[in-house]
Amino acid sequence: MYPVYYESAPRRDFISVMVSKEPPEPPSKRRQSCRRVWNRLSRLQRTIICAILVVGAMSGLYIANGLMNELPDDKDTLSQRHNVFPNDNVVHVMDQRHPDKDTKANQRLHDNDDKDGEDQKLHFEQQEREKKENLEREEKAKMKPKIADAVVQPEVKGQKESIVGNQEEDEGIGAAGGELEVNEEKKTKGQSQDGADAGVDVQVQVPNMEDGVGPQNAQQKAVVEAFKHAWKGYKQYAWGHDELKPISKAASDWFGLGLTIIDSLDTMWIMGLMEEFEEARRWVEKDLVLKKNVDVNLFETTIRVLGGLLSAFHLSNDGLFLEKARELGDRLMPCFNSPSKIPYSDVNLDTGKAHPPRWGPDSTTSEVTSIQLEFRELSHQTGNDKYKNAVDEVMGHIQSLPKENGLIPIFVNARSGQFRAGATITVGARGDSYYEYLLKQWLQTGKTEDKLRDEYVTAIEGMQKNLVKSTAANGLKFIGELVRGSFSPKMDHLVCFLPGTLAIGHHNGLDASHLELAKELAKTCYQMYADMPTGLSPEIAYFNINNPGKPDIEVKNADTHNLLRPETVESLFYLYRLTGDKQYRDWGWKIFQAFEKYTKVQGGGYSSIGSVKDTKNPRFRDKMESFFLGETLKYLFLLFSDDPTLLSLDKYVFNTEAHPLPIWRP
Ligand code: DMJ
Repeated sequence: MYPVYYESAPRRDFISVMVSKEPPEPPSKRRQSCRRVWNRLSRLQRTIICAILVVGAMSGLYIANGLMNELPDDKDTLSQRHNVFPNDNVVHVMDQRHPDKDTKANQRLHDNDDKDGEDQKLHFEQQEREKKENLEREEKAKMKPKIADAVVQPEVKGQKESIVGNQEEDEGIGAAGGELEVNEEKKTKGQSQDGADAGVDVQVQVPNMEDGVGPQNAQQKAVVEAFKHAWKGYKQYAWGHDELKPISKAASDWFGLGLTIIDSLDTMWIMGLMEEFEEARRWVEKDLVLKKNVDVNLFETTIRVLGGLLSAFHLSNDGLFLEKARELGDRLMPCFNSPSKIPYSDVNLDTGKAHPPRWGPDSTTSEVTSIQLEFRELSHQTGNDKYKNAVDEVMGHIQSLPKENGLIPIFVNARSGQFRAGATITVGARGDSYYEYLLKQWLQTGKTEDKLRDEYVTAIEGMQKNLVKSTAANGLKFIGELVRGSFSPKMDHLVCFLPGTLAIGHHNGLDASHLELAKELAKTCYQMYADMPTGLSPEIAYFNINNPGKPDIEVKNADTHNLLRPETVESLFYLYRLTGDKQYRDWGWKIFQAFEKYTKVQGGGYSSIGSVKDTKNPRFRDKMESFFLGETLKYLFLLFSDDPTLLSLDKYVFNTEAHPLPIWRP
């Protein structure tokens, strides 16, 4: 132990004792003088100084604590520099989105309620952040929904509603989202590949998210599996080409426009096949070249490609599809530069040179009168009337021509504008969709163009009077043809669209006799399947109207093929949807099973067949038509749907290639 130094003080309030192992250093002169000064102070003075020191020390501690909390900790700093804690980064971002939730700076802001300079700055920053977030939210609400947003869990019925609800809430779409009259609209810039008409404003509608729902029951699942099987073959062997040759496992091209992809877009959307949809969308974006030195048929390109793009646009709200549709519309427009304004049947997509078909002088009547829905919708969406004006002029001209009981001959000349004298009158090939589009144009514009409805009604009466007959044995009603003025009991499978159209007409207020005829004809169309050994319909049937001892239906050897056509299942869908009679669904299921049994090709794809009469050898024709995916499977999927709001018939009108287009509000 070493000696202890006593701290002397005039007034000894306390004694400080220092014990040290080291020899003590003598107190410095400076310390001694401080002590002297302190000793000279009064008790009151000392108390005040002590109080000031204590308050100062406490304030210092408080400020230091605040500063420490403002500084990022090591982990934050690391993560910001090296991104090694991505999850924590997410938390950090979330904190910023809710600034008053967590951070000490914000606690201070609210605790002190002190609007000094720094706090005002923080408050201002917070307001700015909130404003930015609100803006972002609003922007997001206006933006197209991501494809993934439309993927809903299909199995659980009722879940759809809640998901739709979330979607609407998240994206700021009102509760009535999907009702056309309340749909928000936004503008996007148009740009064609060659710059033609570039920069027009096009209107994009918020889609009805009810329409991408996936399968809800076993039958729909089976149809989706069939679609996947068809898609698999197409993808593997014919990707980007028009159609699959499923037997030779190769591709075939007609126009070189990827017909199967575009015809399938809305089917995939409705079936909830969003991965496939996205893949197809990428192809449209990167590989669909419309400036192409190829002659295309105006009608086929319009109903399949233009219709497919417009419908995909409407369902997905993806402006890419509208852009492509607009460019295609422009490239098809030269067809209308004819002396009569009845369009030429073909046009070169690159040069714009339009001409009559290679095989004859005339355009087909159903072709020139079945492009209206698509061109009118293109005008509606782009705000450019030129497309609508062109097709309305065609209709106006056809309306001005003399007809027999509203029925039309199947050829019309683009130069003279006249029907070909003596041409066949039929509701089948080359006549069919003229009648379909009379009704559907009336529906498209919200039942405002009554002249179209009247012509449709006149035509149906004309059919009842001139074309509808019954078989001798079982009284099957069918629609025959007038060939050079004489009745022929021949009916194409193509005619089987008519029951569906009649049913929609009745649903929209037309006479009850239309629905009656629809039911009779649907029965006959189904019989065209059921009577055949394969359970599949031939392309053409002849009906026996004279001899009660003979079968109702006869099929000539040249007509035994089946091209996977949709018309019968199309009508079954409409009739089931509009009457609720399960029989239509049962018939559809039988037809589907026959397609599965006789047209499915191992490894992928379905093929048209050569003979519906031969169960041993139906003879694959090695062709999978794009309309099998675009129409047949879509109508089957819709037929097996229990949900009448799925592509509601009060909101949509289907073009003749089964592409749903919105009904406009007058
Ligand atoms: C499709 O291209 C359309 O349905 C058209 O109206 C008729 N032909 C085929 C289907 O059979």
